Amino acid sequence: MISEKMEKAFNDQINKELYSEYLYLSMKGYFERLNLKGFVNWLDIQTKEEHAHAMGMYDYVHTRGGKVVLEAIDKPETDWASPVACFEQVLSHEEYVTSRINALLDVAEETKDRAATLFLNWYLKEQVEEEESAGGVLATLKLIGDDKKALLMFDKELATRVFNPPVIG
Ligand code: OFO
Repeated sequence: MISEKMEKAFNDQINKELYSEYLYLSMKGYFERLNLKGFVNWLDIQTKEEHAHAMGMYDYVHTRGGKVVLEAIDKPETDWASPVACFEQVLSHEEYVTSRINALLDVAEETKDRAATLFLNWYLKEQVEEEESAGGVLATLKLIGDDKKALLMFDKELATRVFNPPVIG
């Protein structure tokens, strides 16, 4: 059985993961408008991952006999000043999500919910990868600067990213 406090923390995080999906979907639209299809692919995979993250928690709450309460999802931005500005937001958003997963782990510890701790450890590891991956794209974009040729080459590289459905838990 899941405690009320833990259940609420999971419900909050489900909303945040769905917001992440929404935010990356909006960013995907930004890159569609720039006709940078590799970035579109990267963000498309990101939206799918975020959906999987939300559903992993959705299923977990039910497995533990809890109730999922879906709240409204905030409206994401639709425009960014540049690809660098966009990926600065991806990275800072992922850092924020990491801080939220840490907060969930705090609740698990506080309520002595070892099963939740075990489950959330997967998310913590995933966040290390998420930050590394977003930070990597941002670093390359900064290196590229105003070089359009290099940007198009990088776009081709991002087009090769493949979606591997996350195996959560
Ligand atoms: Fe769900 O990891 Fe990104 O936000």
